[in-house]
Amino acid sequence: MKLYDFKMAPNARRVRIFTAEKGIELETVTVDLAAREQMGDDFKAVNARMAVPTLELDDGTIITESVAICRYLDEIQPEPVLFGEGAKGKAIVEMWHRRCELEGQVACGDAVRNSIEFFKGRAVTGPTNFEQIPALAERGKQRIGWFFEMLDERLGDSPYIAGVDYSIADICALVAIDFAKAAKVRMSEDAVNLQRWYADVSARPSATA
Ligand SMILES: N[C@@H](CCC(=O)N[C@@H](CS)C(=O)NCC(=O)O)C(=O)O
Repeated sequence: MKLYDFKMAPNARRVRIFTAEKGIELETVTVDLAAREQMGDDFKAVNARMAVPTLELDDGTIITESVAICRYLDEIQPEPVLFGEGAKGKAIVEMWHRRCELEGQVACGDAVRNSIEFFKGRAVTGPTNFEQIPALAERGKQRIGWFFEMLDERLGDSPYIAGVDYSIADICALVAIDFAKAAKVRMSEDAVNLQRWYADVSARPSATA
């Protein structure tokens, strides 16, 4: 099994943190996104959608999408539980994870990819070249602010985002918060619950993965 990876890519980081939490060691192959290696024929033959993370199984099966990769790894290494337990627990983790993806990660993608020079003409990952839309960057930044407020409120009631246990929702939110720095959006010092949680999850050894 090998993971096509790039250190600075937020979606790849989600998988690296997940595997670190699980204690899974994966062979990794760096696809240098800074050098646009994902657009070269060699990598396109692996993943025509030109994105990392991409997991290649020993039988040659290719799995793309960070959450699909995490789901696969979770099946082969169920402990520790990161997708919740039981009908209610799994649904609650899924609910918070989806919110962190849609309200956090996607907002960060809009803010970063529609503003910084490097993504000119490449505002969307994938085979189609899209121009930047500055208004989307502005809306993304505003949405990140709302996302941080929502998390701060939630974390006033709960040690972790989905409840008493660390989960994939925490991984997604941590990665989004660090990604938001590229759009110069940072958590407020007044968001004390969010700051407390951020210090906690950032201190886990997996956070450096
Ligand atoms: N929905 C995909 C998104 C993958 C994605 O956007 N990957 C980015 C890195 S974080 C990428 O490979 N970008 C290549 C590009 O910008 O051309 C997932 O969750 O894995």
